Amino acid sequence: MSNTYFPDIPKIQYEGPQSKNSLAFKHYNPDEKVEGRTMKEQLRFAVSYWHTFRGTGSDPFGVGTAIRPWDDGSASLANAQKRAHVAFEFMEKLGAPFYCFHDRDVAPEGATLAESNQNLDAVAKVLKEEQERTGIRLLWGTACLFVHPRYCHGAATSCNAEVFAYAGAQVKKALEVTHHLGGAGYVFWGGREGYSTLLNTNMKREVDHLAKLLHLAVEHKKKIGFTGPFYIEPKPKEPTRHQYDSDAAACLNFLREYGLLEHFKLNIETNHATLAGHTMQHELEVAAAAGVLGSIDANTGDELLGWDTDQFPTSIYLTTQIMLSLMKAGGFTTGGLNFDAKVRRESFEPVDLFHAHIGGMDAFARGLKIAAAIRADGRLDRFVQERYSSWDHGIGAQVEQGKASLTDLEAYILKNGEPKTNSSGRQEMLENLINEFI
Ligand code: XLS
Ligand code: NI
Ligand code: NI
Repeated sequence: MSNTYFPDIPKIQYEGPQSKNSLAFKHYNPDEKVEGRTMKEQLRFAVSYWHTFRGTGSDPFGVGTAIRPWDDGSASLANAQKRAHVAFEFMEKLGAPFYCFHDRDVAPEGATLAESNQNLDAVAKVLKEEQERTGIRLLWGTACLFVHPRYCHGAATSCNAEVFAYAGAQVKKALEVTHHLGGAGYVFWGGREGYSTLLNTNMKREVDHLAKLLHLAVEHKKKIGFTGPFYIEPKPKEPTRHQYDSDAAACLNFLREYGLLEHFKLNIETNHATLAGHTMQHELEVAAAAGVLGSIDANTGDELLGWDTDQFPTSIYLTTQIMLSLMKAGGFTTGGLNFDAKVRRESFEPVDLFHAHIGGMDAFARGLKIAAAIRADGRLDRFVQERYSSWDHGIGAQVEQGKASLTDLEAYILKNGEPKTNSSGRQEMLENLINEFI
């Protein structure tokens, strides 16, 4: 194990709930089995390169605060390659099996596309070596189509066709590098694909172009033999006033409308769900119902702030809800729990990065164990099943099977009269039941 950049930090071990060691897991025990699979396999944790290794702690009111002794602050290739070693030492010590990146997180943008591509290849070489050394894998890659000023009007949805062309070129390369690194998937988050005002916007044309770029990406994926799924990551606003991929339902409609559904799953992010006015569990259920629950960006927002604060998840209630929905949907296949989360500006030391991830991993380990206990107990499932039992036979079954017309329904009610008495929804009882396990 490499021990150059975090010399004071040992490999993080599972010490159990009684431990008082802030650099140990209290609940995440990678090899412990839950419902027949290890926690490592169930949770598939990933570290996000952009926050953890590129985050500076800057905000609109102040410059970065983060102390990162290994980073010379330059945009040089050497600095980027060194950072890749830092990242892998961090992930190795943490015991995270996966990571995720944008092309421009890992390698600096050059003066031309050709130079940027060369930089990316040079860093990808180090990433590949480090993957082989540690066994850590790429959960997904993506292209950063929102930082550079050329993307001020969006990328695929830009009014400027030249910018669309640039975005396409960038996606091509990011896809190829993801494929080269054995990435399990590839993400499209909307970046600046949206609008600030409709006064200057041809919405129909922009959304058509977004679909066009995704179709081109599907075509290229086939060409290079990349078999991992594509994910769309819904978000309703920020940076634009209205993002086209606003929530899971909007994404599903878009994918269906443009014939893309078979090629895509969704990457659901907690804080994006809340910005959309939904709960995370709602978004997961919408995705799961359509069979496209692919991956999760695990973070959380702040109850009092209306933007994407990208905080590390610590609420056991939240992680329990997420795990209940995820396990009901059969768990992850290619996806995982990516901590799209950053330490607070006031938490500027390297060790804070460890505390943040350890806390998030422990919170999800508890959520997993609690959800498994609720499932084993069976009362919650049985209640829901019972609640819909009128659909299992008689008129309910006839409707579900498409065997009843409105005339049949009329005849049924004329014969049988008022529906049988409704039974209570028992919300409070069920809330108490969940708390029994937390
Ligand atoms: C921004 C998004 C972004 C994606 C990757 O809000 O969460 O970080 O996950 O492009
Ligand atoms: Ni995200
Ligand atoms: Ni986000």
